[in-house]
Amino acid sequence: MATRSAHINVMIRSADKAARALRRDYGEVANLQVSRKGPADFVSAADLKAEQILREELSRARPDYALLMEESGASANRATAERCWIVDPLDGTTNFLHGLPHFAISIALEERGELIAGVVFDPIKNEMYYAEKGQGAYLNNRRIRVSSRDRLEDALIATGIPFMGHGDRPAFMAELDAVSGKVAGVRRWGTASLDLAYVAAGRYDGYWERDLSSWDIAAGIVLVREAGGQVSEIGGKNIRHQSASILATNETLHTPLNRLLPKLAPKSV
Ligand code: LIP
Repeated sequence: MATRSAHINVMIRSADKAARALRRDYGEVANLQVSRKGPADFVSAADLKAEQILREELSRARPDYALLMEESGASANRATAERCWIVDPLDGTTNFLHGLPHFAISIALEERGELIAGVVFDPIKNEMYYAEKGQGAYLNNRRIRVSSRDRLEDALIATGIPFMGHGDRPAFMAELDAVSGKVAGVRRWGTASLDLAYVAAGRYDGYWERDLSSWDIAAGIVLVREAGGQVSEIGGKNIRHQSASILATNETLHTPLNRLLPKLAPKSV
């Protein structure tokens, strides 16, 4: 079993506490008071409650760290603090609201612009993924590694599909067309942080998606790197959690997958 650092312990404790609230709310999802955030993009009372718990827990443990959270945005000290928690209290909100048991809490720690730790917790399957720079990646205290499949035809690849008001559908269809005929399967489960955790655990061999936010991918980037995988933007540029696209794979499939994905002209704004 891994020796967990103080940072990882804080992150796991906070995720555990927020998960208790999410599990309770998931059990009565039909009664949740929800408000619309945008087309097909709901924010639930459970989401806000989980974010509040995470804010309290993380701030109590490390009062001088900044916070960047999906629902409330950046704290006032974001520009000046050396470290920042990057948090999605409920990744996979649409799954949650539809009663699909596939969602997660995602917490990353950024230090002077570098991602140094990540925790992704699936409270329904009770799967706690965590990783810290230089210390490897773990699932429920057992070391995880990316898969060793090195042929596209054997590979199971995850992605995200643009939905109403989000993303570029024609571009996505071109990508899906390029990839799906060359691999063993493509999956879309709707929780980016878990897609990345599954690459880290060797369940998926690769994952690509566009138009995500920092809180969706920050923790998962650390997991994949520490599990021995490769992460970049689509096209190969170095990834940052602010990047608009992500391609994460095991050690060998990064270049072949990157070559398959069509080179898209940058979108005009
Ligand atoms: C969602 C992701 C999902 C992605 C959506 C969205 P949310 O996060 O995890 O996989 O395709 O664009 O960002 O909104 O549930 O936290």
